[in-house]
Amino acid sequence: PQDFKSLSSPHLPEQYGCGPIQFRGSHDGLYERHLLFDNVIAPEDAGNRERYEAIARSVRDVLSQRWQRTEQTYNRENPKRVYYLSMEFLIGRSLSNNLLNLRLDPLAKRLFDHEHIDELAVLAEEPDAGLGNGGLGRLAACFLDSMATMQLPAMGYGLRYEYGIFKQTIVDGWQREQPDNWLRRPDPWEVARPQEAVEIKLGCSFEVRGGNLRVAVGMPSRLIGIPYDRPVVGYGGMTINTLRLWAAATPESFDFQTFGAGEFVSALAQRLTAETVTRVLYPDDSTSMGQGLRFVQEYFLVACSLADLVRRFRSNNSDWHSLPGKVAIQLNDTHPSMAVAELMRILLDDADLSWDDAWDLTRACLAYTNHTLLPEALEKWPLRWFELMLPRHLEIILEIDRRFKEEILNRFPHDQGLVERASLIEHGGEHLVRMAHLAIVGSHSTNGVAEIHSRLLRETTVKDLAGIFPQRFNNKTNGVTPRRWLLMSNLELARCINDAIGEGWITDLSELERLKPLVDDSGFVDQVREAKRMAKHRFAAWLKSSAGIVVDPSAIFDSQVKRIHEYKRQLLNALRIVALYNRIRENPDLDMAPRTFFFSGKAAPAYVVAKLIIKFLNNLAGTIDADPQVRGRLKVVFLPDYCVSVAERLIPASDVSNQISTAGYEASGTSNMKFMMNGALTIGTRDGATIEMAEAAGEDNFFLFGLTAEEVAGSRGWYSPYWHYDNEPETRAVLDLILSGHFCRHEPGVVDALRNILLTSGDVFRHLADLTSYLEADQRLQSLYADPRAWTRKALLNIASSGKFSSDRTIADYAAEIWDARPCPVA
Ligand code: NBG
Repeated sequence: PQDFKSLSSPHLPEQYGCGPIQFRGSHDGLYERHLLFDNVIAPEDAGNRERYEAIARSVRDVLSQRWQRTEQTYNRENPKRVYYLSMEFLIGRSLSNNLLNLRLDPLAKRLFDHEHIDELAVLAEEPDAGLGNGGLGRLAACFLDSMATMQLPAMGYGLRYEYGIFKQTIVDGWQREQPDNWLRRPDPWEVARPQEAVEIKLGCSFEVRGGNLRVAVGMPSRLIGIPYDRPVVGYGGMTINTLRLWAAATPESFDFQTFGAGEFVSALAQRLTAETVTRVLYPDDSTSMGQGLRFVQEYFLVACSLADLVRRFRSNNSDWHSLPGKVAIQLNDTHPSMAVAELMRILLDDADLSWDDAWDLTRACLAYTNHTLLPEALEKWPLRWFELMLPRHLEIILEIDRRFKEEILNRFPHDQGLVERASLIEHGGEHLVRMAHLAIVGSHSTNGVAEIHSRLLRETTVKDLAGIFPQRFNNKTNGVTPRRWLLMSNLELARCINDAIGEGWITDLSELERLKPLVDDSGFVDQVREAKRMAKHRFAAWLKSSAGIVVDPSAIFDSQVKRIHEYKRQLLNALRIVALYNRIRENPDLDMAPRTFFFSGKAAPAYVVAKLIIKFLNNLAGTIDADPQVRGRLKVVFLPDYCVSVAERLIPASDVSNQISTAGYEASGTSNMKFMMNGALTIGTRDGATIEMAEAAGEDNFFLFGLTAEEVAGSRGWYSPYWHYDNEPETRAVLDLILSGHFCRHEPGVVDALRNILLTSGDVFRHLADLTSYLEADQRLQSLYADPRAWTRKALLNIASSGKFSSDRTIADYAAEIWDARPCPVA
């Protein structure tokens, strides 16, 4: 945490004018100049899109010298650098965030007022950069923010997908997918650097037909990786790091000579299939689809990034043995785990090192983060694909495997079973390379993302490897950046906090502890309640104007927003809502506070059950709206197209956060933390980081319910949905109503499918086992809500206890315990 007190507005022009070009603030007329020189338009004639571009370009002008100086400083100081390799960066919009982190927001405010600019409309012109599926990609984006704020010499490496996560629309209750052509218009943040392009060699050429990868044996192929850089602004604008995204091109379409001169148009005509490598993000967060194109994408990311970082290392260092002193590479899940083989290849073939030296250096540089226990998400690639496309890498992988198995037999003589289970290669059927094993064996650290997840990882998912390398395994509980998720999204609450304890929390979230003595200060509690009220009104107004949906801000806002997945149990939430619906219908005089339930999230396009869940939620919403007895007391809203900016609006406005995954399935969760920071109370299971959140705030301040992970694991012998149906009248009434077709009048197929999910003992997600305790927790929650001050007191205790869940804390732990990296401040 740094001291930003000295950084008041008068110093900003100096700070950002730290290069040859001086700024004196808004008098420079950057905005007008961009409108005129980029678009040849007068300010009064500009549309919102032009305004957005001109403002964004002005902000980029202001940060450019600082950005360039950051890289200069790293070159001069030659510190150990951190490289974060990830197939996903769920960035969201950048303008507000950059303004805020540069502390230029007062200046921007003046511009908006002076030019009569509709701030919200202009900000909405920026596409929501959706280069990720969910938690894993958003975590990567939060980490970049924290690393820049903490002045760590770090860089993110990813792919510049032309199409991000699909746009979701809802038609007759069903999800439809539309392509997300987010780069249709020029992106003002990115800087193409064709002069730093790298060349990647593959064992054979390939083409993509109908989604399938077809390889042409015996025809070597080359790809070009062109870097596009985006600024990552640390809070206070001292450090501006880089997110480098790679775009693929073919050598035929990429002429190194002419690109710089801007004469590449003629070459464009013959663009070949290589562009498809980075054309689109795979929209699946929990199953490895086994797609050849994905395999090539992963290798492309690894090969471009390692070539780039090795080149940078070589320009400052002559001795290969100093590599681990200068480079830490974090693999975000197994997606980039080919880095093990690629780095070995570079050290053996390019650097001419011995196997033992290359192996020591590789492991010392690499570290791996696991993000899921779901077996279907663990990547295994056909050995055959390596053989065709990456024959040298296959050779290296097999040699790693041979030596590894030898080592196992030395340490655990005669344990042939262990050798087979731990091996990098899976036999039986088609031979597969186990990418998680490759990552664990070829790195010095494997971490999970919450205590329970790291423990289950060791005890179940990769038990054998944890037995062989116990000292490699560790935990790094996730966090989220409080800049975007509190300061930027929730001005009302942020202002309250600032007034009470100053601004230190923005870069040291543990400062929020200082709010604890204020929980008994009724004046302050009232202010916090008022902040929530304002956030709800702001959200309701936005929802009405953008989607025409009317919600009553005096109702309890009860939210569940995340990918749609059986293990996350949106269906369990629906069962709860049906139970409440039944209660009102049975007893119209029932005293129950009005409630609005918000759902939002995307289903993988091939995940049939998840799409069915969306359909049911929409039908539930429609049926309740049409029921005069219940309308006005309960309401269900399914917000289409969940994305970062929808989260930024909904989370501050929520009173209740649902974190109800089947215990043992959610690795960590990160929306849980965002809700907590924003003063929502959590109703949830003992899963992922929710366990640690409840520990921090005290279980009294949480509504925990349901089976524990141990109970779920042991429930195979006894779980019977019919037991719950027969013995729990409310459960039975809920199921009877759903299965009667009440919510799906003309859609019997939906009802049948729900029956098959909920009423089979094979329901591994144990929906019915947790319904009764969910409803009990809900009852406690409703009682508390009847006492507004007591409610807000608990919300405040949650806010005050959320310090641990800042990604600054997470990054400090990675830096100290995995990377051995230190800040490198920019003068
Ligand atoms: C997700 C987990 C979440 C976790 C995020 C970030 C994948 C593969 N995993 O629980 O499901 O919070 O990763 O670590 O997307």
